[in-house]
Formats: sequence, C-alpha cells, structure tokens
Amino acid sequence: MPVQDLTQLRSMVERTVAAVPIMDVHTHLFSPSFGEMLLWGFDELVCYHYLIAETMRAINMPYEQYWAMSRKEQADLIWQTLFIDNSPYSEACRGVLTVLDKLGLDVASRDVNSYREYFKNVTVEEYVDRVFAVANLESVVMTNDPFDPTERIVWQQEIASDPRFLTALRIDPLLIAWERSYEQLAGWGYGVDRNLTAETLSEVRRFLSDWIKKINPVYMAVSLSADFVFPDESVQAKLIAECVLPVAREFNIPFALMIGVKRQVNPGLRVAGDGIGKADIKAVEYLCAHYPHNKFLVTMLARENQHELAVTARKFRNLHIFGCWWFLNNPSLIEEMTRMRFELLGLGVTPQHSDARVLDQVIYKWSHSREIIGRVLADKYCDIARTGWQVTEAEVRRDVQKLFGGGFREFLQLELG
Ligand code: RAT
Ligand code: ZN
Repeated sequence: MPVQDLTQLRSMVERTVAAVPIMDVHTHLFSPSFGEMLLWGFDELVCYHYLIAETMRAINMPYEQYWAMSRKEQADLIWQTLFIDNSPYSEACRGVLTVLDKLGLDVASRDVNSYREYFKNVTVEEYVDRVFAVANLESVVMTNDPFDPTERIVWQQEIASDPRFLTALRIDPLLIAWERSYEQLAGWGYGVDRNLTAETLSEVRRFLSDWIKKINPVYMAVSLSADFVFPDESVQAKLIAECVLPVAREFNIPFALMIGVKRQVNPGLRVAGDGIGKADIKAVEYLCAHYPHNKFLVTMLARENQHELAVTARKFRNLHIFGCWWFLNNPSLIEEMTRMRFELLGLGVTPQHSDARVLDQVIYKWSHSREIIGRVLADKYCDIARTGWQVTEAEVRRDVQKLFGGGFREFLQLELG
C-alpha cells in the first residue's frame, strides 16, 4: 500500500489545528459584566506580571517606586526597558508583539500612542467579540473567587450571563489560609469555628454547595504549593477529604489541583513574586486511587514533574491532565511536554490552557501554542502514516476537537458513580 503523502498530511493537520475553535480551560478573564475585573488594552497587556518580573531585574529601581507609579507610567517603563533598551524576544515580550500584529497594528512603528489610540476607539463588548474572533475561541473558563470582595458584589447582583465565559470555583483562601477564612465564613452566616468540628465541616460543605448552586462552575480549583502532601494531619488535608471531595462528588464536578507554586519567594515583586518547586507526585496518586468516584484535573508547575504526572494519568481514568502552566508556557517546554504527553496518553490530555489575565493575551497564547501543538501532532500522524496507516481528514478533525476542548468536556460529563 502506498503511504499517504506526508507533506499533504502535515499541512492538513496544521490547517485543522489552526482552524479549531478552542475551549480555554483555565484563565483569569472575566465577562464584561464583571466591570473593571476584566483587564484589557495596551497598558494592561504590557503590565502583565511576567513582564514586571523581567523589567525589575533589568533596571535598578526599588520595587516600591514601581508600585507607586500609575498604570500608564508602569507601561511606559516596561516598554522602554524591555522593548526599546533591549530586544523583546522573551516569550512574554514576543506575546505583546504577536497581539499587536494580529490586531492589525503596525509593530514596526513602535508607536505606543497609536496603540493606545486603537483601544480608545472600541467598547469592551466589541473588543471581546474581536478577540474571540481573532483567537478563534469558543469559550473561556474564568477563575471565580468567592473570597474576593469585588467579585462577591458582582455575584450578589443579577448579572447578564455570557455563555462564552464559564465559571470555576476557586477556593485557595479556604484551603490555604483557614486561620483567616473561617472568620469570613462565620461573618457570612456559616456556623464555623477555627477547630474543624463536625458542625464546622458540615457548614463548609454547605458553603461550597451554595456557591456551586450560585455560579454553576465547571470545576472547583486550588493552586497548591510545591510541598503539598496528601493525606496528612493538616487542616488543608482534612478540608479536602471531608468537604471538597464529597461536595465535588455530589455535584459530579472535578477538583482541579494546580501544584508546584512557591509563593512569594520575592514579596517585593507582589503578584510577580511567586516561584516554583518540584512537588511529590504521591499526593496525586493517593487522591486518584483512594477517591475513585472523584474526578481530578491536574497541572503541575515543575518541568521535573511532567513525566511522572503523565504516567500517573495512564493509571487512572479519573485523572485528566491539562496545560503547560505559567513558567512552562514557553515554546521549547510546550513542545517537549506535548510530545511526551501525546506519546504516553494519545488523545487523553488537554495540552494547553492560556492562563490569560488580560483579554488580549489569549491572542498570542493560542497563536503560539496552536503552532507548536499542530507541529507535534503532524509529526505523530506522519509517524503512523509511514506504516501504511491512512488517516482521514474527518478523523484528524475529530482528534483536534478533542484536544482543544472536546476531551475536557467529555471528562466533565464522565459519571464515576
Ligand atoms: O499564571 C499566572 O498568572 C499565575 O500568577 C497564577 O495566576 C496561576 O496561574 C494560578 O492560577 O494560580
Ligand atoms: Zn492561573
């Protein structure tokens, strides 16, 4: 049998990946109903915390001086430092250029005023439509924090729902800072005290259930430090075992664990000050094995954890791994991780999420990732085509839809009893 024409196969795969509408499974974006919580436009784009960190090591300025500046002054400083005084080829800098280019702005001009002007002439609703079209997004999952006072006010109002913005119930304060969060819960009318009595645990379950009913999240999520262990005698482990997992099971929603951050290694950098650590995969193995009726979405921050995480996913159908998170969201690492995951898991993975904090960023995050994932996928189809296996365009389309949201949705629907 003749083998399929590999050049044609490759371009068909890359075309299909370029054209698929995406479900972005983890972002920090908000729909326009959340008002100023939705960040967008040139100054926000340039003041991304990835770029703050890069700027503050390139100049010798006290951190407090940076934080005291207006947003526009901060953006001017970052632009001057990273784009004019140095060439902007780091991934986060390149991202800004990709966004400007894809929006049709003249990158060669370096004319910051004209970039700012562009955003003055568009409403937020128009801009959301434009960005979704340019990035070819179908939906994004927000990060919704019931402990955030600004966000709570929004949820107390009747908000116009936009079906493109899905919700996720983020519960970091509950699991990471119980010594503060129990007082907040008490203030909201839940009968909790600092000790995890039976009554307190039941009230925490009621709190989670109330928010699930209120916001209808696709999952519950937490970002955990690199030293996360489970099980142990900690308050965190008890809250997970006795509150989060039973409630997640009852509502059949996954619990998303994002593991590997080392918080505030440099507090002066504030939002840009978090670091990274290698975590122990045993916690993930234990959760998947001992809670077979719960579903787990997991992403890990350390490159060193990626292989064991992919192997663990082979062992458990209740584990779905996703994304190249944060410091891994760089072309060389996306390529390496995606290749390895495809080899170990086939289609059983969601290779990427954007983590966008500024609306515009989905344009570059997805344009860069689509290109890499398309290339890796094309390599994989070519490998099997060389045996004589023939892959049809419809099969490629089916697979690609799975990788960019369909597989994730199937996992959400999975019933484990
Ligand atoms: O990627 C980021 O912007 C980080 O600051 C975090 O938001 C991280 O993604 C998280 O969700 O905790
Ligand atoms: Zn995030």
